[in-house]
Amino acid sequence: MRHHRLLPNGALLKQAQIIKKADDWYINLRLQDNSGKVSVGTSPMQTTIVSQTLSTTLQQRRKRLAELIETPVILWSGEPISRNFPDNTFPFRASSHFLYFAGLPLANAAIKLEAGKLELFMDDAPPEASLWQGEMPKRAEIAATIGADKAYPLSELASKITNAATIAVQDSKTYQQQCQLLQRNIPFPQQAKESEADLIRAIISLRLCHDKESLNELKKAANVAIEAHKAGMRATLTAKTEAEVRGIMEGVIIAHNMTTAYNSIVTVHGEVLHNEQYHHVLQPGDLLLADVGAETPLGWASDITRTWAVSGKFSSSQRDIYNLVLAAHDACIASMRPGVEYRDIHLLAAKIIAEGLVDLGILTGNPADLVEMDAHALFFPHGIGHILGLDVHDMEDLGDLAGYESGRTRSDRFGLGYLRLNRPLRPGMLVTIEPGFYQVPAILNNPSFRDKYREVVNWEKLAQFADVRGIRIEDDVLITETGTEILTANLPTSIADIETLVNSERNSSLI
Ligand SMILES: [Mn+2]
Repeated sequence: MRHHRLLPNGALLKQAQIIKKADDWYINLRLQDNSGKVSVGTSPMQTTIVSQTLSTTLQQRRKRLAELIETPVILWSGEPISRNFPDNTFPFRASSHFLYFAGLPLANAAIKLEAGKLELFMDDAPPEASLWQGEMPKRAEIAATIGADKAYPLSELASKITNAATIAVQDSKTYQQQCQLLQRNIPFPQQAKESEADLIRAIISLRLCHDKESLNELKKAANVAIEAHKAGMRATLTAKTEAEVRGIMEGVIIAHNMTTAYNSIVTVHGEVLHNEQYHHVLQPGDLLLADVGAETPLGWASDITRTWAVSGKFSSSQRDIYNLVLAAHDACIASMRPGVEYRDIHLLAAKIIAEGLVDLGILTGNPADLVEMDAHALFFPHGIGHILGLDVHDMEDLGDLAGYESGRTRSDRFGLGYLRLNRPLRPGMLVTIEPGFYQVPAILNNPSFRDKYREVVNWEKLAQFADVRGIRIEDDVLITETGTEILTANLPTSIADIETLVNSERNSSLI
């Protein structure tokens, strides 16, 4: 039976029910041992999923929303999507706009926000569901946890929905419900008008700068991702494939009751920017690039990339390029503080990479001119990073509305077109800084690029760096009142520290 789990001691977990007594959460367990004897017990939940301040924080968030918009707002959570039969669903992820105000990853739920008040709409699970899922928390219990002012069954939503603004959810079934209940087509965010455009602007302004509660969650996500990367480094000397390292890294995330915040990249072909294949055998001369982040049970994300040598020791060509990418990474973070334009941080990375490539003899010319002609983008074709929050690439369901300051649009320049964030930095913003160097065949073999940059690339020199296919170093950087706090600072970036981590298992087995 897939609905009963076997515990490590051989006992069968018959039922697990999450309950709340005063401010503490417990799990009620019904266990059956090998002889068939059933025992019942209560244990504190090992991971505190819901903080004691959640309902206060949610109240503050909706009060701030009410200061920005008067129209009532309805936000839907979305619903699980089935695979081959109704109960076999893809992992459910609630809409992030819903999560921001409702706090909990509820499925098939909606909230109405008006004048600082929250009304919850969801149905209690039918009695027969307890056979498969155990007792589920009731609507009233959930309403109390999130500090809802009122709670109704979903059927009440239709009568309370007039003139409400909303944001389209990602799953098409719920989107159809939204349109049906509101009796109009919900526009795509970029085409939203009037109250819906106001709602989008209001939500962006709130979600762009994190409060204490979200920072707590984001730090938990960062810390677990740090542990995952350390475990991946330690496992590499004995792992045979990318998949083995990925398994170790994601295992750490799963063991912390978290999920991955996006599809992990764990590859010896870092030049494939969003590589999602894991079958390659690790070869001693390879660099392994791992872009792996965690998501907390309440939906907050982290996003880290490190690159290390499979053998535990970087070659001299790998060191040269790695240290160049690291210099760009460090200089960018050192320049960040409120008021600084993120685009300028991107251009700073471009300039440092261009300068470094001139020093290494790969590019020729004046670095500023090389950046002006986008020659750096031959090797650093993406943007320096993005905003991070409830999603990696936070709020990109709104297109560029969150990433780009009002009135700004994407550049059509090769070296700027993939910039996902173009705003002045503000306290409370969390952004990634992720410079890289890649030898992407689709770029370097492109006849028009080869022609355009014929004079500035020394192809023979570049051939000496053939063992550097892709390097990226990515950290999560919070903008504070005076500068920055790197949430992922406990994961080293220097070659010496990374080599020590990769070799740590070998060294410990020698003792
Ligand atoms: Mn990223």
